[in-house]
Amino acid sequence: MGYTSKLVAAIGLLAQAHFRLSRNFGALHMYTQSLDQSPVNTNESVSGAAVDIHQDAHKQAAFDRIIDADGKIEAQDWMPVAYRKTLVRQISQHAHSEIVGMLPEGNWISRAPSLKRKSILMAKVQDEAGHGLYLYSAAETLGTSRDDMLDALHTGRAKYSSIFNYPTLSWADVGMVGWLVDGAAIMNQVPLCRCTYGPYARAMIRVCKEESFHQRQGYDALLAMMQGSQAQRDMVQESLNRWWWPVLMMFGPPDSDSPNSAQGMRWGIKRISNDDLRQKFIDATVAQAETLGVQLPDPDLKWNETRQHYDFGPINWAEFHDVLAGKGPCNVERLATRVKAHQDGQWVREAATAYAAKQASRQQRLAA
Ligand code: FAQ
Repeated sequence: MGYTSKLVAAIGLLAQAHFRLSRNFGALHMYTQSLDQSPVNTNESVSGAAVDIHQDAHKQAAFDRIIDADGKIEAQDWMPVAYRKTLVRQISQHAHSEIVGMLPEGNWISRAPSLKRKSILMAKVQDEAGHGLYLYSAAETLGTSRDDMLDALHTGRAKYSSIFNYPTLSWADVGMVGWLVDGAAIMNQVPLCRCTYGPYARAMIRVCKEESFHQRQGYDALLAMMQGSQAQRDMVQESLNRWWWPVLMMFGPPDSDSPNSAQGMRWGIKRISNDDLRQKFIDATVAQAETLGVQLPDPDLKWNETRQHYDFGPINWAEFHDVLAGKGPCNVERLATRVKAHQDGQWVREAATAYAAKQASRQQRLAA
């Protein structure tokens, strides 16, 4: 195992140990919100005969009032089954994206061109593990277990962002991921800080602050290359040519083809539509590309005075659906690496569990 894979594996192991420890201080003790839950109210447990329709209607009305007033739903509050399910789907997919997203850049830690770039990259990759932690914890507050979420990822039942199924072939790709992938992530995640589900919204605030650093370090690395040799400038342009279109796909399918959008927006989970976010991202990126001195690889990219936005060329949605179906350039490799890291961490989880049990029995003895 090379240094990088060892490092990525070690980060994974630490994250897993952290997961496990936080889980073991009480069977239902939740980490992020310090939320000690009695069995979670999934509002599915009401048995047939005893269904109190009036009570449910009353709870639904209270929930609707909070949503209409743009308030926050907290973990202990009643919520419709579908709202809970949508949040678990989105937050767990988001968490998986952060963890799988460590892999393309982690691959370059051992090959960073200087000590400074290496330190920055290590800090960034560790931040992504932290984002995974906040997000898994936020999803846990909805009553889903981390084991179940990870199992869904490892067995291919859960999605993670399409973008992490593309390879990082050159050092410029590391800068490109920071500039464009983190840039797109920020564009999508800033509105999520106002999401109606409190634990998710609060997790997003910190994540967005860290993503800003990630975006800036990527842009800075590319600026340095653009001020270097012609070969370095060519490397940046070649990288941009490969990443541009997959980054635009990160925002999800067009609004007209997005089954979850309408309800997500009604619930205030999604604040800005896929297409509007994509447009905002393009509008913001054109000037950054000009400053950098690179050419965005779209002959149709043109300022539209009437719309006050940039027009852009057609996105290859067939490629997006192929990646989602597991047929992207790196789907198989990413999943295999993730599963191996999880298996390699089994002994850490067992050790952490044994240690937590020992500590708990010591506490009990002292208290007796
Ligand atoms: N990749 O109806 P919609 C990052 C799926 S974090 C894969 O529009 P929705 C940080 C979607 O899940 C990047 N699948 O769905 C970082 C749904 O499938 P389902 C991740 C995608 O939920 C940087 C189906 O298509 N960010 O990069 C994608 O309303 C650098 C229909 O779509 C988040 O997860 C995609 N790109 O909107 C880390 C943000 N797009 O579940 C390391 C939170 C769509 O019905 C290094 N998530 N799908 O089977 C969201 O904002 C939303 O979930 C969207 C999708 C906007 C991603």
